[in-house]
This record gives sequence, structure tokens and C-alpha cells, in this order.
Amino acid sequence: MNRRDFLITTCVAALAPRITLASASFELVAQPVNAQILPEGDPTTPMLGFNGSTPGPVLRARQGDTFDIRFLNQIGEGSAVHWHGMRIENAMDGVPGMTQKVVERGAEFEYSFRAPDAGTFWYHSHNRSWEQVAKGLYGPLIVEERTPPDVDHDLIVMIDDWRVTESGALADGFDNRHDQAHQGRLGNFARALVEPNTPVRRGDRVRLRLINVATDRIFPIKLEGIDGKIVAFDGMPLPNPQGVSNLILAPAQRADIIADVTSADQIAFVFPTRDDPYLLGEIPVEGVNTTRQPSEVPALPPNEQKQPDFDNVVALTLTMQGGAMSRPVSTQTDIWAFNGQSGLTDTPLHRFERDQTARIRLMNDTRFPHGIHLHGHHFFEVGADGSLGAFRDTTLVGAGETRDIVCVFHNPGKWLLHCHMLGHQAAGMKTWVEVA
Ligand SMILES: [Cu+2]
Repeated sequence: MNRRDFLITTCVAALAPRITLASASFELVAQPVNAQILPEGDPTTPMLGFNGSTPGPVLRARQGDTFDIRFLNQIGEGSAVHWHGMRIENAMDGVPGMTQKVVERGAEFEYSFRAPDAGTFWYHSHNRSWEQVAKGLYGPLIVEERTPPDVDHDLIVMIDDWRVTESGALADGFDNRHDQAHQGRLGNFARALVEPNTPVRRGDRVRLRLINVATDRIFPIKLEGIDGKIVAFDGMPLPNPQGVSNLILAPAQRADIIADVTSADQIAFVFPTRDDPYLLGEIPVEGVNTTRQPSEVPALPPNEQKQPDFDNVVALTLTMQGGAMSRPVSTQTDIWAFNGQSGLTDTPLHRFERDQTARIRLMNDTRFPHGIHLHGHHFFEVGADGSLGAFRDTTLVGAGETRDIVCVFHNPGKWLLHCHMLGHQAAGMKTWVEVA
């Protein structure tokens, strides 16, 4: 991809959603919306959204609080909402055909779940997600720490790409098999949407909650104008905050950054491409904060983790297969497969006892990277030296790469395990596990 692939480069963020404190009860209405994807003055884009906007409203609560959300489906086809990264009860996970019936057009569904973990999460459609998410059915879900870190601004940065025609409409072809066999549906226009879109001061300490909400595109992201650390991945605090260089977010992955503003002009989110860096978005800097004293970026308070039992480990292998430039797996399979199987089978990949520890070897035997997402749990990425790394819900496995993950299957129910490149999921790259 290069700069010319994008229609335009700069514009104002016009999709700013309203912030909503999830109080006792809240209505989330999926409906058609018109969004200003292209710059002001250019045509708006017919899309789907929640409560009149895409992205949908920011759902925000305190750790331990309960979200009571009445979902109303007014999009003219079936839908459902998945609360990505939330370790909640199975019946609330929002997967049609597995954890609930599809919410038909005109129907509604009551979601109610307690937020066990503080962190940066998001919600999105899980029905024909490759199309409904591409059309805009997603929003941020923020769970505040009981004692939040000391920052001057808490900003959500959603990074997305869209495939837009010159008339401003979303391009058709959501089920395009050529896209699905390659990297998926990649947009010709990308942007970082900042919420709230307010100026910051030089010297301010900011928390940036980056979410890759794109259906298929992996974003390497260079941050300019700040000095700080990554404090969490996929909602889960890092015991030791790490540097912000080499940040890569696969679809659905998140990174929380706490940083001090060093620029007098702007904080910039830059997508390095082969040709030129591409400016995804910026936060303006106005004025100077003269009172804040320099200090180390603190680690966030940890969320609960069950420690793996390495004396009793179930060892499994999940081999990613198929796609363009690979041998077809078999005549029985779709474009993509796990272990020779495409799509959901009657029996799960594995049935775990509750609290059982598993070490799953993710082998990518394809020519493309895959972002593998497990529902209802987080897992440790295992480093090359065997050490336990970040505690995530989605892991990016490069073409030809192998990565082990270690997971304590603590959450009873039926859980999807799938590629979060949604075009790959559509073309067979999904399976499920069951926890007793
Ligand atoms: Cu994939």
C-alpha cells in the first residue's frame, strides 16, 4: 500500500461519538447512519451505527459495575453484539448460533454483565461481522480502574480503514473471495478517530487508548509528539510498561499508552508505509502545562489472573491453513482452515475442565499473518525463551510463524476461537472450545 492508494490525507474527525456513562440501563440501537468519512464538504457515507453515529457511543463504567444494555436491532437484518475482551458469562458473549439466537430485524436483546476487568475494550457486531463491522457497527467499551492513573486527558483512539468509492459510498463486495483469500478487505482510506477530540497542552500527561477496529488491516503505528510507555495490551496491564516504538496492532488489538506531551504542535498517529508515512490523525496541542512535575509512568493495577498449572497442562496444536499461494487443504474445506477443518464443527476443538491450563501451539502454515482471538478469556503469549509475555485476547501470528499461548480456561461455556481478520473468519478460519 502507498499514499496514492488513499483518497485523501487530512480531514477533521467528524465521527465523534457521544460519551455515555453506562448507568442502570441503557439502550443501544443499531441503525443506518450517514457518516462523514470523507472530509467536510465531500459526500457523507451511508453506513451502520449505534444511536445515530459510527463509531457508536462510548460505553464507560467502573470496574465491578454492571452494564445493563438493551440492544435494539433496526438495521434490517439479523445482528448481535459481542463485548470484545470482556471475561463475562457465556450467555452474554453475543455470538449468534453459539451463545444466543440472532437478534432478528426489529427485535431486541437484553445484555447484562458485570465488568470484571478494568481496561480498554470494545463492542461490535458478531453477525456477518466482516460486513457489519466494515459498515460501522462498533464502539469503545471502557472500564475505569477503581483508582485511575493520574492523567490530564483520557483519550480513545480508534483506528479504522474503509473502502470508499468516489461518490462516498462504501464499496460493495463484502464477500469478495479474492479479498478473503488474501489479507481480507483492506480500505483505501484510513484514519485515527480521537474521542473526545479536544486539544491538549504541552507538558500534559495523557492516556491514549488505541483500538484497531478495522476488519482486516494490521496497523503499525508510530506516535509522535509524546514521550511515554505502553501500559496495557488488550485491556490487561503490563507488569513492566514498555516503550512505544515498534507498536503494531492487529485487528481487534488494543494498547493503552500513558505519555507526556512533548510537542508544541500536535500528537500525531503515523502509519509508516513502504513509500511515505501516512498521517492517520492528530491531537492538537495548545498552551503549556507548567504545574505537572515529571514522573515515571506507573504500571496500572493488575486485573485478576489465575496462574497456570504447569504440572498439569493440556498441549494442543492449532495449525492455520489455506489462503492464496498455498496448497488447498482439501476439497472439503473453505478458503481457510484450522487443523484441516473450516468453520464450526459439531464437536469443539477441545473440551476443557474448568480451570484447566492449556498450552496451545499456534502454527501459521500460510502466506498471511493472522490475529487469533479467543472469546471469554485472556491468555499469555509465550516468548521465544519460554517466558510468559503479555496477557492478551488476540495474538498476531506472522506468516510461517509459530507462537505458543498458555491459557487457564476458567470461564464455563462455549467460546469461539477465530481469526479476527474478519474476511478470514468468514471464509472458514474459526473453531470453538468448551469449558465445563
Ligand atoms: Cu486470518
